[in-house]
Amino acid sequence: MNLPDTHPLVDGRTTNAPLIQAFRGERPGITPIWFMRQAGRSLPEYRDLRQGVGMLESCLRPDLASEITLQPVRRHGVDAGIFFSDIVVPLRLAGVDVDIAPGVGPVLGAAVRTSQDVDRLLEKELTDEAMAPVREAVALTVDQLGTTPLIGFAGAPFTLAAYMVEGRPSRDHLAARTMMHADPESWSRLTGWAADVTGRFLRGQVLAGASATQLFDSWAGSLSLADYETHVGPSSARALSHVHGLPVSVVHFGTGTVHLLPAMRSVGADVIGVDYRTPLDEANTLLGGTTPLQGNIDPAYLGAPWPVLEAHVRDVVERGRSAPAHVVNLGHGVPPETDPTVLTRIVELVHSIS
Ligand code: 1CP
Repeated sequence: MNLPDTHPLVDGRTTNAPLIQAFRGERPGITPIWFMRQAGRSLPEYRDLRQGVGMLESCLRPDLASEITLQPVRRHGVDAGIFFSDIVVPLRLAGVDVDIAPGVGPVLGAAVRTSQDVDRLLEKELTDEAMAPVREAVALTVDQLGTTPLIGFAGAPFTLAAYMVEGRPSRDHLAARTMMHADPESWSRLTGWAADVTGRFLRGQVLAGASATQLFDSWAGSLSLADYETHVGPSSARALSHVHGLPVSVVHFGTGTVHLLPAMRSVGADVIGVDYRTPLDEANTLLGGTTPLQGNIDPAYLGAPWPVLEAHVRDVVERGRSAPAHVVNLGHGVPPETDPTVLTRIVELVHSIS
């Protein structure tokens, strides 16, 4: 199946947007920029809208999800919207008992620990019908974004499994990594299931109008290269197979992944998102100089005096020139306490020095 005729990449609205050009490996007239977690907690207009509305409820109400996605685009003039949702939304839509607890993150009604737990999970699936609110929110958003592309996203199977096996956020994902070795058969069924659910979530966003995609394997950095290649990479490739053949770029991002960058590319990514720990010129060398990069302003600088932050942003842009193409972003998400006017100023700076 190809994209519908009304898709922004088919009718041409976003085809030559700076972000889309850079993801294709070209050097557009301006260096594009967006921020991971730009939609959400740092914006007062977001906090107003979310008053009394639960996190997952706000993701599943198309009017709210769309408005929250558009807020940072209007305010900062970033080169992309990122769909307001969460990596656990497809789990909820598939019928998993999961919620997002304020100040905590994803929490499951029951952790997935045994082979029988995995059997029960495999009875659930993400249907087209359940995806309706996501499609509706994406379509509403894309209509208003015009020539600005929307990035669709999903969590990679390992990061999802890290929440499902632990039952909640954890530091080193020990329970998940233990299942990987203690019961590789259950691990493989679990991550295979997660791959299809998250892959369908991503595909649904693309068909509804997203012009690019990002796979978040935020916690992959806790894995050795050998474990990544044997127990994790194949399910990430399976997730991405759901968008293969569609003309959208795939960005693959994780934190603490300097040892994994080529492996993360080889699962089917076009662009590598680099966290703040690895300078972009080093990442480019590790990747053989052939892959567009996204990143990697250290979020810790957002609270520093402007001259310090400005020098850091200029350094990031300069190092990014080594790569075939570069999309500026943070090296991880916007911290909630960030002054939003600082983000707007960074966008103006990056556009002015491109
Ligand atoms: O602006 C955007 O980026 C869009 C919105 C977005 C995205 C891309 C949200 C909204 N979540 C995500 C992805 C996501 N969710 C990731 C990958 C990105 C990353 O590494 O930051 C991860 C790991 C999650 C899981 C999650 N959801 C956490 C982390 C918990 C942990 O393990 O430390 C948390 C706190 C959430 C809740 C959440 N998701 C999004 C928001 C705005 C919030 C906060 C909810 C609230 O304020 O009520």
